[in-house]
Amino acid sequence: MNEEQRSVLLKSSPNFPPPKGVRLSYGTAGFREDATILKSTVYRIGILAALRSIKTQSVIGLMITASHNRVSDNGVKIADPNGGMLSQFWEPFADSIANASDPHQLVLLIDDFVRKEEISFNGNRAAEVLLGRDTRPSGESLLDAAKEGISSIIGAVSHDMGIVTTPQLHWMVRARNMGLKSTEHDYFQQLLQSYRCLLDLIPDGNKTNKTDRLNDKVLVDGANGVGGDKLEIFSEICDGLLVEVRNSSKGEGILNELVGADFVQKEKVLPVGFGPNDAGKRCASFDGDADRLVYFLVQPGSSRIELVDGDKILSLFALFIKDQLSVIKDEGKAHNSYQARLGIVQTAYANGASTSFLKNLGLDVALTPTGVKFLHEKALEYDIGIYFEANGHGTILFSETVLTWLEDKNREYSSISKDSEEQKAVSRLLAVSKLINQAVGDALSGLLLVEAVLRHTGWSIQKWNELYTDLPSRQLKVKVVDRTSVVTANAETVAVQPAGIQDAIDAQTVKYRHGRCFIRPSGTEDVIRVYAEAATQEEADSLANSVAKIVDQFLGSGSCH
Ligand code: G16
Repeated sequence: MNEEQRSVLLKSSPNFPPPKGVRLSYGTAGFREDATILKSTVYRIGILAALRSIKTQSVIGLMITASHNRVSDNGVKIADPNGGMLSQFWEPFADSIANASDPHQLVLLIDDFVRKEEISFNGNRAAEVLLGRDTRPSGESLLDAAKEGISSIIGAVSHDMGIVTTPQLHWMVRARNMGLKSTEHDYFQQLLQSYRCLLDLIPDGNKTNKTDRLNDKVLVDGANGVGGDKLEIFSEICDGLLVEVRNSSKGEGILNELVGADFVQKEKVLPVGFGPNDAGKRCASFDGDADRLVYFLVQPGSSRIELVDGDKILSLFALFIKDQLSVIKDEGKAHNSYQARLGIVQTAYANGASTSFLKNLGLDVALTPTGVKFLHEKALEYDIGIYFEANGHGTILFSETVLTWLEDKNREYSSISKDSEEQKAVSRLLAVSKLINQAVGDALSGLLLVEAVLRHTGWSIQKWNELYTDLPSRQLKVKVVDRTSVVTANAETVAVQPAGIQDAIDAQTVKYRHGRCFIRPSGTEDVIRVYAEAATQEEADSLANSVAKIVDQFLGSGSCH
């Protein structure tokens, strides 16, 4: 780093002093804290984004969001050149600069990193960062801090994409780096065309008439955030989609408060804006930045819901993809021995019944720790990798190899068996690869794929929900003095620290029929999470409560909820 660069950094960084007495950490998906203490972090991550852009010679994304957290929190996530999460190799650098105590230490850390990573400032290519934010009121001033950070790297430029969903920003970064059209309009057009293609390919017997479709509206809880707004815009250009958005950001409601995918999935109760009149209807919920999607059914006469979570979405997609592949595979055997490897990735939160269901379909199911960065990486190992967390984060990744194979098959069928079932299956898979966000889990595109698959199969949400019966489960969070004292292994299924805690958990778990339980430190909130599963809801509740007490005993006084 030359003197000029050093002095620019030394001049701008004193305007963003770090908060005193707080240790910031790059968690499950970036930094997340109370918005009032985040300016210095966002400024510094702006610097990191510019450096990452120089290093990769690509466009990088910086998203200001705290996703499912309460409205007073905010956060920052980085999108790497392929649209995925920031490379894990850069996370320690993010941690270190976020916690640098003064401008000189900050510049020293940057200098050191730049040297180690061999980041060259000599080339003419400027760094380029796309900026996005969700609807949080703190977003605008944090965006300014990000811009300051980016512009304190000489030659770096930022482009403000405005209020967007997190997956939209990731999609834009990926598209830009692939030399494709990358505006919001282009995003909507891609979804529109691929969604229509899937609808056009619905088997004749399942094509409904217009009257049926009118009764078949999906009701969507937008978490009082950006996702509902974007879905409303999309539904105006998509006449094949019947949707009613509730809890958009234009209403009175507060972001993620008693609404949204996280609330619905964890509490299993109705979000605000839904009531008894919705009993039996197909309902869905996004989270605050629209990277999570869950469906649910309103129970008649109750505030409880029947949750159709990320595991069920995954199962629906897996069945659909597997069916399409089996059609192509049969035809192709004589000419081509290639068989696309379909793989499933889940976390320990996946309901045990879903994992058994998927394994019984003969599918390869892998487990990773929580965090889309881990699931995404694993899913890339397959030709078609479907990953979902139970909380509704997920997508389907298509490898270059499988896409080339599908394109070849499409050409082959066009000449020998146009409009055959085989060609339709190929076209459906190609449409899925364009509809479903290849960069990151996306509630909007996920919803469109669910809607298309349900129409394809002719299934109601009830029928979909009956694929398997979830084992009763309970999630709790326990506030502790220091959540980092819990260290886990084996995809978070075992707590290796503090010593003895896993034995205590196991001693409780064996008392319950179909008992399964694990604990892990959250990467987005200051809590330890407890997950328990058992044969009945009472047993799952009791197991979760007894393990929460164990956490409390081992880790000091806190509160469970
Ligand atoms: C983020 C991650 C998810 C993860 C979630 C919960 O989601 O992107 O992969 O499942 O945090 O993390 P934790 O249990 O560590 O708090 P989001 O939607 O909040 O960005």
